[in-house]
Amino acid sequence: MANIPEHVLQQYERLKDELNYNNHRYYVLDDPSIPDIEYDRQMRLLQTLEDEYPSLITADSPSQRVGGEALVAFEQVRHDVAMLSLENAFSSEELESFERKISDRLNYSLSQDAPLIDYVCEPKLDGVAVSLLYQSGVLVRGATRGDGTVGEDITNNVRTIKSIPLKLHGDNIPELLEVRGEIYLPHAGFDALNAAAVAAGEKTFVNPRNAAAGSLRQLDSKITAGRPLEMCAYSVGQFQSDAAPETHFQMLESLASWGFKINEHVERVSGIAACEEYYSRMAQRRDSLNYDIDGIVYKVDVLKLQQRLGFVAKAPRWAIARKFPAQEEITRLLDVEFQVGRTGAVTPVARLEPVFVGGVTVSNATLHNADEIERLGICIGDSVIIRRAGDVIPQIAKVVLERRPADAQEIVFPEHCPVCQSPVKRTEGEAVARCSGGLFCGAQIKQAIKHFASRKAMDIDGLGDKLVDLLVDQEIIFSVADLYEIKAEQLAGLERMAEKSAANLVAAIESSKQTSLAKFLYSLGIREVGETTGQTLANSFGSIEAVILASTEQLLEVEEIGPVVAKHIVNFFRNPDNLSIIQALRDAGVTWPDVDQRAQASQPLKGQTWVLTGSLDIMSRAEAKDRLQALGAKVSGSVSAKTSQVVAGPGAGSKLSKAESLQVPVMDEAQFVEFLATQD
Ligand code: 9MJ
Repeated sequence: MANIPEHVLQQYERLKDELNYNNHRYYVLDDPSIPDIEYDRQMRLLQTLEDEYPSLITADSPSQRVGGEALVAFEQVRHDVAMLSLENAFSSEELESFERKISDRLNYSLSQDAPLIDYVCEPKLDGVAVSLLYQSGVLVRGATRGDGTVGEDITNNVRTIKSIPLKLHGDNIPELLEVRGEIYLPHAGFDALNAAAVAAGEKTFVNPRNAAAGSLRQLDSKITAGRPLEMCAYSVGQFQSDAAPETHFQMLESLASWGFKINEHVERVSGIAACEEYYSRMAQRRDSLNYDIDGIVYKVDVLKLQQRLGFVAKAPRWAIARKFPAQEEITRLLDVEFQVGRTGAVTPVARLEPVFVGGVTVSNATLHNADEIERLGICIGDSVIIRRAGDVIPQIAKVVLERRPADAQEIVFPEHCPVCQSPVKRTEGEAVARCSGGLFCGAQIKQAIKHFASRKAMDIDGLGDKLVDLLVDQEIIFSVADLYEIKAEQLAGLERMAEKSAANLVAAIESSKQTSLAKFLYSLGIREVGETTGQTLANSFGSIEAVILASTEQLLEVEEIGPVVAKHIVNFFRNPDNLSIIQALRDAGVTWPDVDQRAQASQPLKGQTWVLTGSLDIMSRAEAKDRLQALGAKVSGSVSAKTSQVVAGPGAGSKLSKAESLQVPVMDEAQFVEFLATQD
């Protein structure tokens, strides 16, 4: 470094520290300190210095996170302190037996007035275990667990993971520190990775754990760098320091103070009953977490007690994993049915041998479209892996080809609509195949009527799905307009329809005639026109006549409307059948006040995006949404940096945490009601 000017050295060190600090704020604390653009600027400056003075580059430089030269093979690494696995408990009884064994060994009494054993409860992350070695606070080696004694050197790959500190900060940094933890892929990253694989016609990953393992197994660390992996620390292997903590919990606190991410739900509790209580709480939250956990790990907190308890074979006696119900199961594909939706989309639905997975019994799963069937290479009779994680619908993740029976049958996509026999057509470049029958197709008529009557559309109370099916099958109605011609006598003859409910339904149909332009537009079922677009169209054009006459260019002038939606809108209103249905509805008395566009001009929340989360007590969610939309706000289901305001009721979960980390303003329901009152 002799020929590097002193001021450059100083600037370089300062930049590295700043980038490492900002990286920690962003990736570990979820609390960004500077805008991304400023971070990028600092990074470019660092790279400029390194290009000019390559000898500056050190292992802890943030520039090293992008990955480097590909390896030919991974070197082997011997773990000086063995990386242990955990014993499993599958029931409360097994957990109680764990505590009994511990207290026997420690000669503790479990009688009522005896002091309780303290445990640390940690969500069991479902990823890949790693060991990270720090010498004098600098990351020098990352390794997989392997067989617990010998693993593989994946240093280049772990350096690319942003929540892993390249250099530790804070006080009492140990001379030597080996941190153990889990590298995992959050759901959003997993979904994005698989969506990209589908788009490229490549194989998808079965679950986030396989995706994380696959990402770490890359010899080319540039590939790993492109995968949004995260790491949480949960224990320590080698440790040389003057200041040793006394408990596991203190050790986790020290790890956090040195820059590691510790799972946000870690808690210290006293006694096994409190462990059980923690388990029930986390089991309920499991679906709302944005990463997979497959159980809870309990660890005796006091490190001296851990030492006294020691190990059996490959697992410590002081820890146990209490497992959750599996999120993946194997079952059989019995049949595939083809359902026809409102827009004619023909969707293959898998009928499965019922299987208990992720806490519910699953007997159906969508197969999405013909491409998905081809990609999975699935046949009727196949054994399949079902995955249900988070609150998402169950998916067929994989076919177990080894178990394919001799009589497995190919799935044939129908050429004709299973409901009306019209040809099924697939537009070039579109994944979806559609029945070409339009409103001639019974399935499409039924779906169109169900949508029309639904709560957020015309809100016809008492007109449920089964009744719509019956009304269409019995040829009492053929379109949404026919609803307004129904007489109570026609209904009274139907199965399970009492006189009183017939009269109620006719009254509900009658009262649905008073609506708003936004709801009317939404209820027409125009492709891609949801509630929000319905509201946007109403606000922008003011009357149905203006929407009908709007040209593609005029529609595109509206900020939220893109070319695809504009095309669907224009096509819908060019179809004379649709125009005559609109006319018939108006003739039947369906009406709404035209939207006063001058009043619209003063919409106070125009341009803002609001998010409602948690439960609301004072008003319904639908009402809250209506009020916000009337004030010009867009109401979205997810929080991003662009969100203007979040209204959080009790039970708000990940959306609230995200809002807080992005520093989006949050108000509770009482504040929201107060705010609305000021807008009246
Ligand atoms: C996971 N997978 O989250 C341990 N783990 O501790 C946690 N795994 C573990 N702890 C000792 N939170 C061995 C494994």
